[in-house]
Amino acid sequence: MPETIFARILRGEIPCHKVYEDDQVLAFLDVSPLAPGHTLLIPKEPAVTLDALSDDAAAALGRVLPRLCRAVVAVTGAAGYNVLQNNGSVAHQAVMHVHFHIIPKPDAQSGLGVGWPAGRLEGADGAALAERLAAAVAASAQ
Ligand code: DGP
Repeated sequence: MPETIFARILRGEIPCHKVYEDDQVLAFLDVSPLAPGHTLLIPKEPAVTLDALSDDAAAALGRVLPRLCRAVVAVTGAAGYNVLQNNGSVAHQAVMHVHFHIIPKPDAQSGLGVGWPAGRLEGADGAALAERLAAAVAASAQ
């Protein structure tokens, strides 16, 4: 795994505005916020993308994420929020250490803008695809 800015933050070599920490995760304010209160949640376990994370580290993130969302909404008073998690540079991941963005959405104009070029799922294709995915999920759980 490449050295990242988040590994340096975890080691305390670079300062951050810490929001939460336990033995498995750290949350801190994003240095380039899309809206005030934009918070990042990272595992202490080193992994580049979500699929590479252990079940333990994933569970630790999942436990904390809703709590952080509640705090962000309570403090910012935002009407809504987006949780974003980018994997791979093609998917806009800039820092190669797993992280979740919690981005307040104060109004339609600010916060995260989302392009959503939706297609249409056709019946037979959907059934075949779901079957293949279900088999892959079952295999990855073993
Ligand atoms: P992503 O595109 O999902 O990899 O987003 C990475 C985010 O990390 C981006 O919103 C800016 C933030 N970031 C990058 N470097 C630092 C840093 O040194 N400190 C903090 N607090 N955030 C950083």
